[in-house]
Amino acid sequence: MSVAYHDSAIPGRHTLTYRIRDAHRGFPVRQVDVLATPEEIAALVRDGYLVREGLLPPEEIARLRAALDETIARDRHLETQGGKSFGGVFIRHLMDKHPAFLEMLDWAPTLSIARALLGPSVEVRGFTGRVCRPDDPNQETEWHFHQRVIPDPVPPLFSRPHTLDVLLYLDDLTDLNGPLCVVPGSHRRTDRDLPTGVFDDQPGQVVLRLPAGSAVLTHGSLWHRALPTQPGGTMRRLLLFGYGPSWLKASIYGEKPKDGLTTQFLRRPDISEETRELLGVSGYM
Ligand SMILES: O=C(O)CCC(=O)C(=O)O
Ligand SMILES: [Fe+2]
Repeated sequence: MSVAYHDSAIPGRHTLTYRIRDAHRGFPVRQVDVLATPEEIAALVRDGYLVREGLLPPEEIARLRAALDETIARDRHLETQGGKSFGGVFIRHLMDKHPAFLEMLDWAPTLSIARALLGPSVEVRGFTGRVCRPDDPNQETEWHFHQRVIPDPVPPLFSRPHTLDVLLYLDDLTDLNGPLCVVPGSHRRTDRDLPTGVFDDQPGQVVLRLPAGSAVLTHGSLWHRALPTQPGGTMRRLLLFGYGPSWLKASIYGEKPKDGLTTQFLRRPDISEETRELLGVSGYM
């Protein structure tokens, strides 16, 4: 079983063929059917984000909402101490905790775009849920970006981490529910500080209001913030996962369950090399 998506939300596709310059493995060839147009990939590189409106059909929204609610109800490691800067409830390592999320390990609408940007060998970096309720205080985030590792000055051979994050919304993003704000092109600001505790509007910001089932794909260095849920709004649930090259370390957040679903999956005798790569145990020297 895999998580269905609306083809009509995807304006076009193209195919990429990568030949890896690895003589020891016989110059392997990897083909990727990219669920985006070349123009969309170029826009993502330029702007640092891509919106897929209405990607999930209603039955999948309902299934993933139920899976998230159920997993939160039995989780013992919920994070609720983010204050105003990172309000709401966060739950980490969802792929280890519910099979519906493990199904998304090779989800083509986002994985194929990651492979168009980063190359064929990618790993899924973390799988988090975030839930906000309209009547709770502090249901917003400050302006932030995820890859905060760039030194000043930048050394000549510094390798900046390019990652792709996916924000998959299971509820509507309306003014009352808290839209997502992004600053186009801000992922290229490797020479600028973004202090903590910033909530003001930013020059050039784009405010994204979207129906449930939409995804926003963001470069890991894109400046973004979630506006607060307000009284009169609804519950606001999203799934947050990402991709990095398979040789980059995975996300640091949360406590990985000891014998979770991904660990059990890796023990299966029929596991493919590609799946091992997606789970971070292959695809590097
Ligand atoms: O809730 C959102 O829309 C964004 C959340 C976010 O940026 C984060 O948790 O890193
Ligand atoms: Fe974020």
